[in-house]
Amino acid sequence: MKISKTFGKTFGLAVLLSATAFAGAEAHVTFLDREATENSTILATLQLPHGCDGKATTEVRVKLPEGFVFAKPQPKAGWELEVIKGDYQKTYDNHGDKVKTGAVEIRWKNGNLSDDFYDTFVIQGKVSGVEAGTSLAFPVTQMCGDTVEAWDQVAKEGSDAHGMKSPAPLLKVVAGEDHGHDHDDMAGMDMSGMTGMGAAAPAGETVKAGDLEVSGGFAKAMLPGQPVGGGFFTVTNNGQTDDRLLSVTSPAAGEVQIHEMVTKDNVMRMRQLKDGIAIAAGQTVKLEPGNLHLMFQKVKTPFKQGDSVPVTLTFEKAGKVELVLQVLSAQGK
Ligand SMILES: [Cu+2]
Repeated sequence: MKISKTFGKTFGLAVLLSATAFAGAEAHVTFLDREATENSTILATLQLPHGCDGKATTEVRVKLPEGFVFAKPQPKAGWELEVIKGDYQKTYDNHGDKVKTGAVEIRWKNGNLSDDFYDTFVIQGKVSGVEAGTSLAFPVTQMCGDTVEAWDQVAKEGSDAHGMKSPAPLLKVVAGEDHGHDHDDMAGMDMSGMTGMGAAAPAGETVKAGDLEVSGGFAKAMLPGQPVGGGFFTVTNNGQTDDRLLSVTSPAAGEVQIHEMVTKDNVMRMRQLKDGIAIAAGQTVKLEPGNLHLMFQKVKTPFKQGDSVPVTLTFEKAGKVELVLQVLSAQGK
């Protein structure tokens, strides 16, 4: 099933549950993936299992909760799309821009989804400023010509949602896993400050190896429960030949990966660079938050501010370089 790849690992479980426990009688409007990682950009995929008492669905309206921001609907063939904009209650940071308004409701209109069929409606958006453990409710109005079904019931804190006749679809916000903290940073970070990051950090030691000069090394303190750590430094190639950072090891971590962040369609993603990083002749390459970085996996003792993390960098030409990264705050300051 190719969809499962797109929607991640909770999908399998969600499908199992809906196929076994909720089949038939409890065919509510729900999200395909009912969990979302805090401070991540997601595809919220609503499933519409049926029409209104046998009638075809002609319009679907979805109200977006505070904390689900920068939303964009996916257009669907056969449906008109209306995006209603409004003010957010809070101000959100979108890659350095302060954003106060955005989509607050999405309407797919003038469609015709037979009661015999099932369909999904997708909204891309970012879960922002919502604490893990919170559920976001997206009240849905399903219209079948003149018949209106409101999926807008929200359980009060602590009460049971199962008995409700037409519950609003919920998205449960969960803590980040793999790159929890770094994703926070890259998503919420003020990009304008990023290039200055290396310079603002207390200058670590400068280590020379052949034509290379490595400086400004630091790591970020890890937050409780955060399984991975980020490391940064600057390499200058003063020579005439290109070099390459091939790999990194550290006694503080089971594995150190070289990562980069890439932005595509406004979504930032982390990617492992298996071939390392080219350090061209005459160039300076900066590993910094929101950009190239080291990712410490299987960290033995979580990095605390004031600690130091020794690393061994292996370059293609310059060979091995020993460097000590100072652990700064979790914000890298
Ligand atoms: Cu990473």
